[in-house]
Amino acid sequence: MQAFASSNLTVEKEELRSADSLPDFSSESYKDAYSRINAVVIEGEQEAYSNFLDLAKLIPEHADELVKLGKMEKKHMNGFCACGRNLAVKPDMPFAKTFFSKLHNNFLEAFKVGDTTTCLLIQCILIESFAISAYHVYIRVADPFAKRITEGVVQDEYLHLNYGQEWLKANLDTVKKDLMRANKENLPLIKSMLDEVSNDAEVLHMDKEELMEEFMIAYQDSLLEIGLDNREIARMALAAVI
Ligand code: PL3
Ligand code: FE2
Ligand code: FE2
Repeated sequence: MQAFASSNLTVEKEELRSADSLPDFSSESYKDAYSRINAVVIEGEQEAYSNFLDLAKLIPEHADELVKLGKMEKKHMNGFCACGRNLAVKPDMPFAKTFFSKLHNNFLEAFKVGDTTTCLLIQCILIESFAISAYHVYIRVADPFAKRITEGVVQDEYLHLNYGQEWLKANLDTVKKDLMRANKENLPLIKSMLDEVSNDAEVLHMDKEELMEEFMIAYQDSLLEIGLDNREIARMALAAVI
């Protein structure tokens, strides 16, 4: 019985390892999927740069820090452009612009009316958690060049998440209602964005459930850090499924 159980375990482990194995980076199907995923990441970094510059205008007392965080995004963008070039892939930028348009419009609308809470939720909590989860999963299955670049990038993304977290924590009493409302409007967009790229991500050997799991970890951890309780966090997370 013991021997039977342990040989089952070996099979399971082998299956897991082969599911995790590296894709063929030079195949046409890989390059096709990569043209959209790479573009999404480039566009995401570019928009993050401009969002941080806008945030610097909303929170002038932290302008220097926010401009510095924004400049990191430009570097990230250049790094991911190099990843595409390295694989001889042309990023599909029109796809990526459409991919981000709803979320980006919501950011710009909030910026126009000076709604700092919504801007921080969108950029620092939702987008950065999305990036952190995607980059962690990608690092496990990336080509060696992109792996090195992404490992450097993901460290910076925690600083970006952290900035929003700290501001929201310090202002929680006055912004909680707005935070909940903004989350209800924007978390479902993240879920549909993930759905939209999940087939391409699969071609890169990035598992959708793993992506969702990593996202929920980063997102819930940050809400906890901001000072929300378990019930409030559960209520917020549910916005992704209903
Ligand atoms: C802000 O610092 C970064 C904004 C980028 C967000 C991109 C999210 C990407 C999700 C697409 C699926 C994973 C692909 C990862 C490959 C590098
Ligand atoms: Fe970034
Ligand atoms: Fe970032």
